[in-house]
Amino acid sequence: ELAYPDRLNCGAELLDATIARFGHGGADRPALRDGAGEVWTYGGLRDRVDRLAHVLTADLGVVPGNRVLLRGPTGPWLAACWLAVMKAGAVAVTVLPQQRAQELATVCAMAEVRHALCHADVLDDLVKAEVPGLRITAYGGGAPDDLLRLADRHDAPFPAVATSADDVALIAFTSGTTGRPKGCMHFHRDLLAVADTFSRHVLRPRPDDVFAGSPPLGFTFGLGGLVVFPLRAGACALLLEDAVPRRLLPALAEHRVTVLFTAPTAYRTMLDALGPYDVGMYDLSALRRCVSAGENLPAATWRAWYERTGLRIVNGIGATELLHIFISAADEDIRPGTTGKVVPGWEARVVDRAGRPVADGEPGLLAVRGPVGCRYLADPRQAEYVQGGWNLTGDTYVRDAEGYFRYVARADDMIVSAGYNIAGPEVEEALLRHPDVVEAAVVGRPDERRGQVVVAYTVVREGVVLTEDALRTFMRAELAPHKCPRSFVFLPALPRTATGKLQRFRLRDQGTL
Ligand code: 3SK
Repeated sequence: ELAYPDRLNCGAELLDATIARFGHGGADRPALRDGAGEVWTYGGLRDRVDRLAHVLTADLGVVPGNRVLLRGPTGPWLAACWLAVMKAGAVAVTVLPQQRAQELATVCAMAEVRHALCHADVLDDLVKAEVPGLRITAYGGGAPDDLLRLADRHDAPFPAVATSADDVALIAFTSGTTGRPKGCMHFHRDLLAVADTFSRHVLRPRPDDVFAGSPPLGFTFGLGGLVVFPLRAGACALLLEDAVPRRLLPALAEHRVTVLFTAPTAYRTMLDALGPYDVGMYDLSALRRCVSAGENLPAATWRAWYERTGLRIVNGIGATELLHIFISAADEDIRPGTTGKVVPGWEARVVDRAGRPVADGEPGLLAVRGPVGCRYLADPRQAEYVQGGWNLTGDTYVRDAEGYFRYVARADDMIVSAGYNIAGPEVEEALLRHPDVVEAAVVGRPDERRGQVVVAYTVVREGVVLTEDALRTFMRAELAPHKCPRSFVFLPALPRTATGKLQRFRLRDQGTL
């Protein structure tokens, strides 16, 4: 049971309380660093956050409950702005730097955003969004009215606003993999709860850990893994502006990163970059935890990473609606090919369409409940997501008798062909076992005779020529005939959302590719 006081400010908990917990010298410990070698101590971070919070309240007129949009590349200043919004009792509305004017206009209208803190390099689209009444303050551009210059005029400390534990602190948007955004509201206590469940019990971070990874801070996977979890543990986060897999590998070595957060695709791309002869080229000896979420982690990827690095990937499933990961496993508990077991503090089960639990070994819908729940900003889809007190994530899962959950497919990604139910991810896993296939996606294409047929989209290792016939022959040896793709399409890259999730709907509707 997690028990938090009625008055709780997650910004103050993550900063001031962490510093106090480490006693003398707590403020001198490293908190954040960037890829260029700049290191901010906990004291330095608190000083900047407090001065930013003064700007928000004294100069910009932000009052508790105001919604403040945060837009910028991953880096210490974006994390500091988020913490300042928390300490000021306002509500952070997080977006990705890649989001364009129309998307930003929608988010601002839905969340009733009043203020925006935006990095000077990505101002254009926000200005173009022409949000009525929005006050934009730029940071990082050096202009006379730049947020950071305004902050220089104030002194720390800033006494954190005494928010209630269940005041809204964050509105995180998800468009899932199909479009129409939904704003998910999360409370101050929710931000601590994900650290006190998944991070505390599965990751088990240490104060000397260095966290790094690729998910942006506008995605709750990144906000949790790269800001909330390290600060809750008194550890340090390396916030890389451009954490594409090619840059991630050398950064892991150079900064002696110990905890990595990224997605299955990035593990595969890093494996590809390691190449068969390059073992040892990057010193990954400090790395002790590799977390994967955002999409299904095929057993083939888990094994390949383990064979090359000796490290066991901590797989997990989370959701923006539930803030972070609720099923996972670490160390000896890991079973490759499964997501893991329910995280302590959470409950999960597999149910039928009427919400009745199905027997172990039977596929059904994943239903979850725990310290964080889905609260959409005025959206009728709330009633689809939360049923009978359980959150339905939209994933099809199987639970085994030992409590391990195995991903089958997104509920809407099942292919029904000639009466057979075929899970796209199972076929994708088989494709990925081919040594020259680096990415794979499988969808159903309407077919008069069979209802649907299986179509495979693949990305092949650079410089390799793989024919359709060769891949078909390989697949026939891997899977029962009804699961083998009828046609194969080779693409230079798969369509993905800005957070890296595969957009199968664009493959189904090839016109949008
Ligand atoms: O989208 C996900 O799978 C996810 C994973 C971890 C944490 C948060 C999210 C949204």
